[in-house]
Amino acid sequence: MSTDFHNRSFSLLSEQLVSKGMDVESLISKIAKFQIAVPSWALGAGGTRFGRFSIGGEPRNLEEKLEDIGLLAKITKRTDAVSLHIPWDIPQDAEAVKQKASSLGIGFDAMNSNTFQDYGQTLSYKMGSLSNADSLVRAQAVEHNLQVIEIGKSLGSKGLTVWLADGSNFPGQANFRNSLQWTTDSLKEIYAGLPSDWKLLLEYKPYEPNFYHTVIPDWGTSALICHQLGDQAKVLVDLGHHLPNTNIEQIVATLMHLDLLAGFHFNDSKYGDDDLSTGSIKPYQLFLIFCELIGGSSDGAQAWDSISWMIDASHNVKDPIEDLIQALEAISQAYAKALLVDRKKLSQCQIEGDVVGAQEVLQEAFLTDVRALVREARIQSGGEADPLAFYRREKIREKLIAKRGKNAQASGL
Ligand code: RM4
Ligand code: MN
Ligand code: MN
Repeated sequence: MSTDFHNRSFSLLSEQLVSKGMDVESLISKIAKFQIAVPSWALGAGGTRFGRFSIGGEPRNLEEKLEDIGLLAKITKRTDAVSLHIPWDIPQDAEAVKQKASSLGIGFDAMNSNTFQDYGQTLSYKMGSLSNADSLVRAQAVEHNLQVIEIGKSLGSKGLTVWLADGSNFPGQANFRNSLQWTTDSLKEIYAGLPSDWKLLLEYKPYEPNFYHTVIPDWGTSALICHQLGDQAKVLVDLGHHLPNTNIEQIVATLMHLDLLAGFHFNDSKYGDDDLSTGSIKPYQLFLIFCELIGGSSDGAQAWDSISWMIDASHNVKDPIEDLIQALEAISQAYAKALLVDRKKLSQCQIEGDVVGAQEVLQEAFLTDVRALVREARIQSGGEADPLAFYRREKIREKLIAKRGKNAQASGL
């Protein structure tokens, strides 16, 4: 895409937006400010439980993962932080890792603990971790989370994300009430070790890897537990962790209403926790979610800056860097479109019972092609006009393969 093409499309769009009474400068600065963290496990060859297919040049260690995220940060200007999974990415020398990250312009988002795998620890998590009937396993899982906090402190992170695979596969296998109580008690011990300027992000998931019951299946259960922990604990919404057709935008609104939204794991899904690229399946849903986010923050329900944003996806058919470029772009577009919603008019339609009018307001914003606006925000921030084209033109994957090898495998998923 030529500079001339961009300039013409941006000035046409600006003209349209100004004629609708919008402040283009303020839109651009909001879009430019919005940053989404990338998890360290998104850069390797993704896969399913059936297989992994290397595309070559994957990062072989944490430093190389940081380099990939640094590149993304530089060309997209949409990410400025990495989210680490422990023990997949234990920094050997925290100070050196911190310095390397900061030289690449990236900081450390929430830390992710991992008690869903056996990874060399003494006792097995086969029958659960924080909810395990054996108190020694629970203690081990609590201790792991406390260690993750310590590692996070050394890197400058301010959050701990807890996602549990705990649950059961068959009726009778687990006692629902006991497993909920043990989980809550274990989380209380973890919460007690949380620094006062940290938050605990508690994720939920209705099924997988357990298929009969999960201890924290939904936002309500997560919220109930957070309520018992304290103000620093909030609910984390992963877009793929819902049963089909769940109204996620309503969940977002409810959580914000209660100042209980910790943050997001962005991805997209057709059926379940598919971890497909954000915006590739249901862009309208993503837009509606952003409408609630903007509404909740502008109405004063919950502060925008109190919410954490992260991509949580893993692929086996795409170049992960290209996929992340697409995801960051899709998220920015949904956000930009939601910023265009005439909120005054929308609330007037709601009060007057003008159902058709309300739908028109939303469609007007959603159907606006905001790509030039998002591009302009990126250019003004010093990023590439078209990051994907840049990545391909510069043959970055080929260079990574030459440097790191054809069959590099990162740890993790
Ligand atoms: C889970 C959940 C967690 C992520 C793991 C790898 O389904 O989404 O956030 O850390 O996968
Ligand atoms: Mn997640
Ligand atoms: Mn997931």
